[in-house]
Amino acid sequence: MKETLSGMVTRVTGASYLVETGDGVSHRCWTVPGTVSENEGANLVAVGDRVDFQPKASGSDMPEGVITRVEKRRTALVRRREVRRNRSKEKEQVIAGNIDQLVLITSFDDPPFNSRLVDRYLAFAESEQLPLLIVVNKIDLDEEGMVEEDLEVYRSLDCRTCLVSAEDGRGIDELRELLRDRMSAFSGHSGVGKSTIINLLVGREELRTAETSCKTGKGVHTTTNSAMFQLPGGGYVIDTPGIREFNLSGITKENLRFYFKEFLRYMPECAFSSCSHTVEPGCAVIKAVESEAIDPARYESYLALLDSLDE
Ligand SMILES: Nc1nc2c(ncn2[C@@H]2O[C@H](COP(=O)(O)OP(=O)(O)O)[C@@H](O)[C@H]2O)c(=O)[nH]1
Ligand SMILES: [Mg+2]
Ligand SMILES: [Zn+2]
Repeated sequence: MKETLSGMVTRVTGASYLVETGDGVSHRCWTVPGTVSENEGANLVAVGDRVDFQPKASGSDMPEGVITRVEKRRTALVRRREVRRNRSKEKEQVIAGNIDQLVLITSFDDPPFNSRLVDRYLAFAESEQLPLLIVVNKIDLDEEGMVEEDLEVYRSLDCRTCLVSAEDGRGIDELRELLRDRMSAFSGHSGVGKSTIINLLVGREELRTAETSCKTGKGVHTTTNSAMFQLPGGGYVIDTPGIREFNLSGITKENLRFYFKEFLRYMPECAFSSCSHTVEPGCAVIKAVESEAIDPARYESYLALLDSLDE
């Protein structure tokens, strides 16, 4: 029996998986159907999974192996069922496993900072019990420091924030520190500078940026599969397709109120215990919004999100 190696899956391609061992070597690995136990009905192997594998003779430059065990993942970002191409497959598709934090890349301008989007991500992060780090890029476009006002409410909610400019390098070292030794899932609206930031962090031209792939200035989705990048200082970044593709089924009309955590202290005072904080008389949340103890824009986001959820 040959020795078994272990490592982490850094890329999922059509038929095989790239597994990186502790020494930084990548191995091209396969699974043999029926030989590896399932990860709770979700797909067998995802980026971020820890696996054991048996090395086998390789015909190419890259060492090869057969996966023999997949460790149970601590956390998983799951792709929304509706957008799966192959509907006959009953298994959910895991975008990434073992995530430590969600990192939302936004920009101060071009495209403008979008609180509504941040609130969506924050509710999602709360529902998944993942910390959210809000990164605001393009602060070189913010000569008057206006971004502070946008971020005030998130800081009051104990959300970590980081201001950067991929253009002039400001804040990038601080961002590196916030990512060090952790597994971070990056997402964000197209055009905010996600690829540019990842390239800076990784220190090489790993991802195509909008500049090289699209000349219309509107930005395009240049990232198709989720890919993982090792950070020179330790830790990993996974580039994800973003919240539109995430499975939000953990959030319902009934439980959304618990994911706006500043509501929680007022909720026990509502006249009705099942209060949705929309139209009910004697609603303590609405009262707190009226006195601005709760940020009215956050409440607007709550209503908009509630409206977008299925019955
Ligand atoms: N002014 C400014 N522009 C930036 C900054 N970072 C990225 N950009 C530009 O924003 C555009 C979109 O960048 P890209 O990395 O492709 O965005 P992505 O769609 O989020 O991956 C490109 O034209 C970049 O040159 C920044 O910090 N400041
Ligand atoms: Mg990009
Ligand atoms: Zn209420």
